[in-house]
Amino acid sequence: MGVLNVTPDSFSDGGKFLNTDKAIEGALKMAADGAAIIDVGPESTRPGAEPVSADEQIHRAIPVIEAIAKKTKVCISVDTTSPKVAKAALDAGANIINDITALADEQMAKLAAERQVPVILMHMQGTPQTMQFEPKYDDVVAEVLRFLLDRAKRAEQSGKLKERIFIDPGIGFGKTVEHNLTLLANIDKFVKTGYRVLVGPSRKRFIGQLTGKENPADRVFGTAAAVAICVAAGVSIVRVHDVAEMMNVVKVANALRKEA
Ligand code: HH2
Repeated sequence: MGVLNVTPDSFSDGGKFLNTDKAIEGALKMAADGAAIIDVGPESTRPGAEPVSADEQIHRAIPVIEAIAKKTKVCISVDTTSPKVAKAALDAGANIINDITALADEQMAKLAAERQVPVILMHMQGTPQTMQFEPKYDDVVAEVLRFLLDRAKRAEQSGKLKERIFIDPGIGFGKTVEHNLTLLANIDKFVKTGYRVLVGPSRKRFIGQLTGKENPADRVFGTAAAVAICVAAGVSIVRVHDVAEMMNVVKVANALRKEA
């Protein structure tokens, strides 16, 4: 999954794809580089980011989604917590809902059930405004798993097929470096649930803290290590900014997984 943030303020690619033509060009390049899904995000969720109105998200995302859908066959996910934005995105050609609040909004749960599209359910402690103040868990793996299984069961009860549900531990969302590392080191436990797993470690702050790389663009090799571990453990989707580079990592890690 290639990340396409149509925002002015995302932590890594903020401003890069705000212009519609640039965004379409970026999406086409990621598809040509091998991405199976383009994740269009009209609202930054970096720590401290301010919420963006549904109308502004629609204004940013819809022309881009329409153009990608017209020009390629790549799957499109919309990274939003707003049911209004998700509905507009599905009508414009998106086919996956990526909800970092795991269908917290009843209307979003209803929309996902009605449209029967795949949904990504992500774990977050707190909100983007508060999540990095003092994240605390007694047992981070057990607590994140319990939350995701609860949300996944609820989605199934509202009529969603298990194969259309993806669970995501939410790397960097209300987690310290140690929490992120513990989750990544135990990612096989998420795979063993039988739900398909998505992980988004790309260029995130924990990689900067481990490597000393301040600039997110310099965190590509660090990202590669996390991606390799995830693929080797059976993760279905890795959400990344550097599609061409990570395709190589995925191919080799996948080949090794098959031999193991
Ligand atoms: N991470 C980000 C945004 N959306 N969605 C899922 N399912 N999983 C993630 O790990 C995830 C996500 C944050 O990264 P990015 O989109 O690059 O930055 P920003 O939130 O600043 O736009």
